[in-house]
Amino acid sequence: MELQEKLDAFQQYIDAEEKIEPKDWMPDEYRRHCIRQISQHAHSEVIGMQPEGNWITRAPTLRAKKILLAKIQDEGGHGLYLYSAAETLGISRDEMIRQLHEGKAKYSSVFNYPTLNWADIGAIGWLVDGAAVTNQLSLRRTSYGPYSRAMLRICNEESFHQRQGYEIMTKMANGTPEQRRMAQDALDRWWWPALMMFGPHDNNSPRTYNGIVWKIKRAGNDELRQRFIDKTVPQAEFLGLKIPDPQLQWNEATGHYETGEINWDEFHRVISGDGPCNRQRMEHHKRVHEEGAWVREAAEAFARRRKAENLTEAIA
Ligand code: FAQ
Repeated sequence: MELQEKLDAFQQYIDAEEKIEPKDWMPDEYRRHCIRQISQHAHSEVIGMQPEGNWITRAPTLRAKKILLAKIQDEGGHGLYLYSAAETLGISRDEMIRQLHEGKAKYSSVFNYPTLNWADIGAIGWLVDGAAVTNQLSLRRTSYGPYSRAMLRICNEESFHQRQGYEIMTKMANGTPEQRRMAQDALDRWWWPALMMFGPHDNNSPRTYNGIVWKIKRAGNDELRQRFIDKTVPQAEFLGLKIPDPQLQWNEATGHYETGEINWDEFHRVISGDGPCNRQRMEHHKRVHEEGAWVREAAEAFARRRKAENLTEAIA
């Protein structure tokens, strides 16, 4: 088949809502697009363990500590499903980590902000997991099969995370005046970074066109952001907390909330490595990765030995 025929057949297959599987033919650009998005998604899950990990030793009760530990472990698991999904496209995990360490691969901007008080753990679950799940629900229908299947499980866990965050916020918002102040302060600091998670406006998003044509993305950045805003504002009202946006208003005609503009200078600063915690997050990841080298070597040695034993058994 000529290349153009192959490309047309590929597009028809996608338009028919079929899933692309690892051994199927795919355009190089589709492969690169998936590797970029899935690996960056994986890095986000893993780097995202750091801001919450900061509070494990200071959780206010044993129950809260157990829930937080389980939640952070889930995020690590999500990273692993996603690295595995990306590996099916022909990139190794070592290469993905190298790209992260060299600053060639990104991770979500939101994890470059600090967690200053316990209410931040509530705000991360409520807002960050809430934003993540809004995006990921649409990604369950992404065209790349392994990514789509990873999303099914991840979404179930993320919705639980969102609810545990909202539970913390409910307690804090209904607690002492000091707890209430902490809840409002956490909302003030996490609201805008959560909105930035959805990426630039569609008319400023170079990846969206291909992403949508190939059905890797199932909705634009603005549509998903709006969905998140529309469901989150009433949740803040229920808590009696104020969204830190003086321009926020309900538009009866469109049936949506209107908001003020995101600080895009801040967004670009953070994604280019100059946010409040970028250096700290990367240094921590590099150090722990180096410290864990012996675990990877032992696992590889074990796998080699098992393979040799299985071979000997098969010959015998
Ligand atoms: N942060 O043209 P677009 C989670 C980059 S998971 C950093 O719009 P695209 C779970 C973008 O990569 C959260 N970079 O790109 C959790 C591109 O750069 P590149 C992560 C950003 O791909 C919760 C450039 O800007 N979720 O939170 C950001 O069409 C709690 C141009 O942008 C996912 O990754 C940003 N916010 O749309 C864990 C979902 N926004 O690659 C622990 C999958 C944009 O050209 C605790 N990813 N950029 O160098 C996606 O849906 C998409 O990739 C978007 C960006 C929507 C992130």
